[in-house]
Parts: sequence; C-alpha cells; structure tokens
Amino acid sequence: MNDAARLPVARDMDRLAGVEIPNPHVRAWVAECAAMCQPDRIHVLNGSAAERQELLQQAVAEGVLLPLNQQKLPGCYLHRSNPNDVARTEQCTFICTPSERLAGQTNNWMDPKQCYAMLGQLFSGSMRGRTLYVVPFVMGPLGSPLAKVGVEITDSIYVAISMGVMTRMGDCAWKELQGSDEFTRCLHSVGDCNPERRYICHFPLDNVIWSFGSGYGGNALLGKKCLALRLAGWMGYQQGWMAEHMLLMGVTSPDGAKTYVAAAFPSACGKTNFAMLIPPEKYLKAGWKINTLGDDIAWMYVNKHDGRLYAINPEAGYFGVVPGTSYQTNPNAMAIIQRDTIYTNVALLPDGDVWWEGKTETPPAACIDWTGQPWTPNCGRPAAHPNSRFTAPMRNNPVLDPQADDPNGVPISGIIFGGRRTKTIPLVFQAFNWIHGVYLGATLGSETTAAATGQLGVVRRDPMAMLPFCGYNINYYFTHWIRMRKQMKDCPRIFHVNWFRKGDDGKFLWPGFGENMRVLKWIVDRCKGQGYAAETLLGWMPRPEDIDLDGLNLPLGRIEAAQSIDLEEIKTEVLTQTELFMKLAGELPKELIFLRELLISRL
Ligand code: GTP
Ligand code: SPV
Ligand code: MN
Repeated sequence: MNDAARLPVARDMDRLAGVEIPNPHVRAWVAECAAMCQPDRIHVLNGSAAERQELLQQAVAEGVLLPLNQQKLPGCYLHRSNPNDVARTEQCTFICTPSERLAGQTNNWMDPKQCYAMLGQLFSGSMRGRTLYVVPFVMGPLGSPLAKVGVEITDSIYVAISMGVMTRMGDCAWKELQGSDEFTRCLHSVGDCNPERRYICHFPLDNVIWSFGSGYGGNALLGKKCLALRLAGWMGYQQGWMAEHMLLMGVTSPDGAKTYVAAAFPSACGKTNFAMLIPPEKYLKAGWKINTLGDDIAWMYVNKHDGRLYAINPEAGYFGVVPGTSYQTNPNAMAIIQRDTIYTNVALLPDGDVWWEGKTETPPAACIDWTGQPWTPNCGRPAAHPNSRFTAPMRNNPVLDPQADDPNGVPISGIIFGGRRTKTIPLVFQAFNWIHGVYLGATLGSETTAAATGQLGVVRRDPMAMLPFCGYNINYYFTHWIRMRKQMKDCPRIFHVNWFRKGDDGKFLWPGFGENMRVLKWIVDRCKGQGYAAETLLGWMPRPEDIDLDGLNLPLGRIEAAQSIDLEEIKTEVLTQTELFMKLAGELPKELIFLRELLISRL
C-alpha cells in the first residue's frame, strides 16, 4: 500500500475506534500522532498490575525482555539494548525555542518550525507494523500542587513498561488531569534506532517533547530528564520554583531530629549511592538513620507559611547505575534490585542470575556479556556495559522515607554540590553564604562518565550538575538561583564534596559509600549551627579532627591529603573556569563574576 492510501481520515478514525481516552485534548492529540506515525494498533495503558504482567509477557514473547531466574530474582528481566544506544546522547539533544538566545550557550538549538517539520518526516509512518502505546503518567505525588501530568506516546514496549516503574502511571493520570489541556505531550519512537537519525527535542514554549531514534533511558523515558528537568526547569524559572538534578534524603540524628538535604552530583557521580547509604555500625548504634526520598531529581519551592525551601521527588522509581553496586558498596540498592527489576545491558550467568563489574570480587568463570556474546574474565571486554542500569520501583527501598509521597514535600536544610575529581578539590567544605554557594554550584567541575556518550574522564564544567539538563539559557538559570534567595526567610546551607580524590598511589583517599556518613554528620551539624569549621580560601572547612574517623582504618595523613588545598592547583582551577565564564560572558550574573574576583584576591 502506498503512503497516500494509508492517510485518509477514515483510517485515522478506525485507528482510534474502541480506544478509550477520557480527556478530549489527549484524545485529539493521540489521533494526530496516530495519523502521522500510522501504527497498526493503539494500546492505552491503565497502570494495573494485571496489565503490567501482560506487557511483560508480551515483551518476553517479542524477545525484548529475557526472564531471569525467577526463584532468585522474582519479577526480574534482562533487556539488551542496541549496542549503539546505551547512554544519553547530548549532541542529539535540542532545545527548540523561537529565539536561539533562550536556549543559551550550553544547549543545542533548533528552530521549532524546522524541527517539527524534520522530525515529522521521521515520525511519518514510523510505527507501521507496531503498537502505539499511550502512557499517561504523573510526575510528583498524586494530588500534590506541584505534580505535573504527562502523556507519552511510544512504540517501545520496554519504554512503556519502564514508565510504569519510574512514574505514577495509568488511570491515576486521568484523575489528576480531569478535563484540562495542561499536560506535557511526549512523542517517542525508536524508529530504526539509527544514531544518524537520533533527535531528543524539547519545545519549552509548547510543553512538547519529540524523541526519535533511541530507546535509552534519558532519551526515551520522557518523564525523567526531558520533562522533570528540562521542561520543568523552564516552568520553574517562570513560576518561581526549581527543578534540579538532585537526590533527596532524610538524616535522623541520635536526638531524633530529622534534617533533609538535597545533593547535586553529575551523572554517575554518586547520587543513588549517597541517597540510600547505610551508616557505619557505630552510627547506627548511636541512633543515626538515613532515609531516601529520591535519587535523581528534586522539585523545590518556597513554602509561604514558613519561608523555607521544600522539595519533592517527582519520580516513583530508580534508573540506577549497575556497575560498582554490591553488598559492600550499596546493600540497600542490592535489596531493591532483587525483585521487580529490569536490568539493562548487564551480563547473564548460566543459572539465569546477573553479573556486572564490581558485583563480586571474583568474576564468574564464564557468562554471556551485555551484547549476548560468551564472556570469560580474560577476554579483554567488560561483561556489563559501564552504563548498564537497573529500573526498580522506589517501593522496594527498605529505607524509603515515610514522606516520599507527601504532597508538600520536606523542608531542606542543606544543599550539597559534588563532582568526580581525581585532584585539586577537597573532600568537603561549606560555602560562606547562599550566593557563594551558587558560585560553587555554577563552577562545579567533574570528570565525564559513561552516562553520556563521548570521551570519558575529562574534567568539564557541569554547573549544578545540570549542564545536560538545563532546558533554557543557563545565565537565566543562574539568575534564578540567585533570586530564589529573596523568597526565603532562611535558606539552606550550601556545601561542596568530592568522594573521588586520589592519592599519589592512584587510590581513593576517602573510602566513600557508607563512610560518607562521617562527612554528612559534619554537614548536618553545620546546618544546625553546630560543629567547628575553619575559614579557608575555599570556604568553611572542618579540620581533620572535626571529621570523626573513629573505627575507620584511615591514617590521619590520608584525610589531611583529602582535605588539602594546593594553591597552584586552585589557581589552575580558577583559570579553567575562565572557559565557562568567557562562553557565558555578557549575560552572566555579575554576582558570579565578583565572587570569582574575590576568590582570586584571596589567592
Ligand atoms: P545518575 O543516575 O547517572 O544520575 O548517577 P548517580 O549520581 O546516581 O550515580 P551512582 O550513585 O549510581 O554512582 C555512580 C558510580 O559511582 C557507581 O559505580 C558507584 O559505585 C560509584 N560511587 C558512588 N558513590 C561513591 C563513593 O562514595 N566513592 C566511590 N569511590 N565511588 C562511588
Ligand atoms: C543520568 O544520566 O544523569 C541519569 C540516567 O540519571 S538518564 O536517565 O539516562 O539520564
Ligand atoms: Mn541523573
């Protein structure tokens, strides 16, 4: 059949016949998309448990999912992605606004009209022979004034199933939306999964996302980075709230007081691990407790009643980095991924269990690697992809915070910025004040990771860990951070951490993971106006004796090295910031320029 014969309106009506979509605006939009993509079938998801089972069965039948050993890992499946589609692709990610200036210096920009036209070509007929899934979802606790409704149209059953884990998905979204037209229109097709025809496009002024040619998490689960960061960030800029690449956690101290902190680390730099850390034995005995609210995204607003910053986690699941996850490093994550989990691009063991680098000290004698090839320990390839991921519901988290569903969120006392820095940057220090904290965030540097395609391990500026996720001009974003202070009666304290500094021996100076509790204790104390800090040129710093090292087999020299400030290295660091400052020159808030000058004068 030729294209013309497929297009008549009558056929479009056929396509929607028997399809139940209660909201008329969604219905009209689905009809439009179906007319363009020409799927063979339309399936509207309701979010029930029975439906989930059917979808899983279907995905297994299609070979998209492989059931794992159901005795060991009930409800768990393996997905092997196209080997060309294993990470976010920042070079294919676009912000489409009428003026290029709104997208700013750090985003790829495309003219919306041109983009709709070009992608329209790609989407035309892209779902022939396939099922179009309509996936209604809510970002944020149901009934929360902050919650946002989205509807994702996708031809990927893997995406449809994953959205059911990562968001509050199904009929609850119709209830939330009622008759309103206010929902994010998310259109997705894997197409032929060709990296040359891969586009992740955002239309902030239309509340629209079009993603073509990739099935990978951040490119395809459109509620996550595309909606909850890029589009929500733009909404927050206009409406006076914030969408950030931050974990959210509650810290209970021995006196029973609970302190909530948010932390922004770039992709694959430790948010999931920090958000669910298990404190050392001694801390547990003393009554310290950690609870997770979120591991990737926080939406924050100022509560009119008390003038404090509050935060919610808009997500309902974790899309976490697998390699390095073990019962030693992150026992809570291990507990979470024993059931109801989709593993993407890990290795398969002969008994239907899974393996990855760092899971056990000794690798298995043999397994099937993430591409489906036989693997042995000395074959010279990793068994799991370095950016292999787990998709698991937050309900599985043994330390999920009781307020994870609180529609108003939790009050934030501390904000932590952190990067992956082998050199130069100390373990922990505190900003002198909010504006200095904004400067620390804006100049955050981190070594690139496998979470995005491209060169690994090169230091780049990743402002607030948002470089790939800021959906508008980053200078306006900085101004927004500075202005937020005016809404607050009292503001969170701001900190900077680096778990990744190495010694001359090439080994991490700080043990990390659960032991990060020791640094967190100092941070929480500081948030409460307790705990000693010395003034340094970078900020307020604990002296080595102010970090509790009791029970850690760590020579004092290691912590001294982890906290040391090398003037020459800092001078180089400030110089490398020039690149960012030059790039953003003109519209960069003057506060940031002054703070950099102040640092230089302290040097
Ligand atoms: P995204 O999901 O990409 O946003 O990443 P994330 O920030 O949640 O990173 P995650 O917690 O998944 O950690 C990424 C990698 O860093 C994993 O391989 C971890 O094992 C490792 N890692 C996390 N925390 C620490 C730490 O404290 N020290 C060391 N050395 N490695 C860590
Ligand atoms: C990240 O890269 O920061 C992630 C994974 O959290 S993704 O959702 O793919 O962006
Ligand atoms: Mn992330």
